[in-house]
Amino acid sequence: MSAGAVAAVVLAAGGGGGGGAGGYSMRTDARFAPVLSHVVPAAVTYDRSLAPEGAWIEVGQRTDPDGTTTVRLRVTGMRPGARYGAHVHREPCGADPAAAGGHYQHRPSGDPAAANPRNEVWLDFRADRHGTGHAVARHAWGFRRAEAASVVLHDARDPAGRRVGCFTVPFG
Ligand SMILES: [Cu+2]
Repeated sequence: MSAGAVAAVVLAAGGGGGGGAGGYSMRTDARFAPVLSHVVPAAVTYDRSLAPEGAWIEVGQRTDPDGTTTVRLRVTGMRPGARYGAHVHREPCGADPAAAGGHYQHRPSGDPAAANPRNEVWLDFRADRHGTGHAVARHAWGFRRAEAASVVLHDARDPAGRRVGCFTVPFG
């Protein structure tokens, strides 16, 4: 068991300036836990019904030297049959569900039309009857440094997108 472990490697060194980008690969996993005594776990639950304590989440990223980026999410132990919205957010998780901030956007915009799965990283999923779920998002672009820091799970039934869990992730 390697819950909480982070493995990140730079696949190829940068090209020495001028936009020569290297690749990046990372995966990290944790089990959901509540905030206790102001300590925020890597994977924090805000709703133990939809993000049960002990449920497992893994997120991986691979960015190829050409910028093509794949983000994968896997979960187990979630509520069977439940639907979740899931996105890459800009800030790390906190005790307050709002701490993770807004969605990471490739082209930042205040226009609601820019909140779409081509300009953002959406990892929506439905837990199967065993509580297992997965999602993959692929884009032709990578993340700007230090501007993508978490994956937030939302209750997909809630029009307001209530946040039920958050996982702090070292996107690169
Ligand atoms: Cu979100």
